[in-house]
Amino acid sequence: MTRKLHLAAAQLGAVNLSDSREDMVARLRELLRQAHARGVRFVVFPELALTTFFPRYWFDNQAETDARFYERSMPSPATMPLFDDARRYGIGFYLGYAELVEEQGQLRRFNTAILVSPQGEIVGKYRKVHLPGHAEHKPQAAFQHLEKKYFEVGDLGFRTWRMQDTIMGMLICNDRRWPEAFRALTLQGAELITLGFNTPTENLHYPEPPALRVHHHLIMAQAMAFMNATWLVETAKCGFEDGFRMFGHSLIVAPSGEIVAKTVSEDDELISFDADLDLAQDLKRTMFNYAAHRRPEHYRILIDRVGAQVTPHNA
Ligand code: CDT
Repeated sequence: MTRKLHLAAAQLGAVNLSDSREDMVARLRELLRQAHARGVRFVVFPELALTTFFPRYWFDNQAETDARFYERSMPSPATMPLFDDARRYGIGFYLGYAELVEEQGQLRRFNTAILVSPQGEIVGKYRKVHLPGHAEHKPQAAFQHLEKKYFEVGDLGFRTWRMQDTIMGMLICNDRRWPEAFRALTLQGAELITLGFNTPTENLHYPEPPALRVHHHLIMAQAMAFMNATWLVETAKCGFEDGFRMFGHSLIVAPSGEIVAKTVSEDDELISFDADLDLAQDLKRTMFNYAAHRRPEHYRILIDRVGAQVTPHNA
């Protein structure tokens, strides 16, 4: 009997500074309602799904920023209705948000995602490892990308969880550009990798055609799914957030590297696919049989070296 899981990416359009937590939960609940009507059993929401992409702004007052954009508890009174709906529908989900925790008297901030079971329980948590952008104010730039100011590097590593008869792993946005993250998850058996993203249409660092940025997004998703023989769902928050554009192109990719569903708008939009979780078996038995073909004795440099160094071996 084939193992099937009906998957969805629940894309969000723009979230402006004036939008409240309650506004956002209402939009997420509407997408969940649509998912239920289609028979979906697992939904991936975006990165930082409860707020605007606030790292684009420099804020001086961290206490105000904490109160406005971060979650101190999950679920909270504001987010509980989403958990209640998921439980009523029997749908599992991935949700990205800004997390604020107090540990040993220290306030810590992470860009976080959770896996919530169809029973409404938090099964897994991931804190974003690859934080792009900068920590210092760039007043000349058209916008900021201050993830290094607002978040610490995640301290939970790359992990997988069994949920809904599927081995699932979580990543967040910029992680999708790092092959090491995918391999760490599929070495733990991941069959489904879930990821939310917020990607500006404009490159902050140098001029780049927006179409090329989307091209990179698509080829990375297809290559990572195929080279790791895994299902992959990547969900955008997109559109013009207070005038700052981010691209959509949320997608579901099969282990064959084929895009099986993709959004067409930059608004709230649900796409879904009834995934055969055993589709990767042939690839895992042959081409990407890690135990048979990986050569970790030659991969030492991947751990020992962070930045590239020019070390040619010619005499
Ligand atoms: N959210 C996030 O990680 N966005 C980055 C933008 C990179 S440009 C500083 C991304 O990789 O899509």
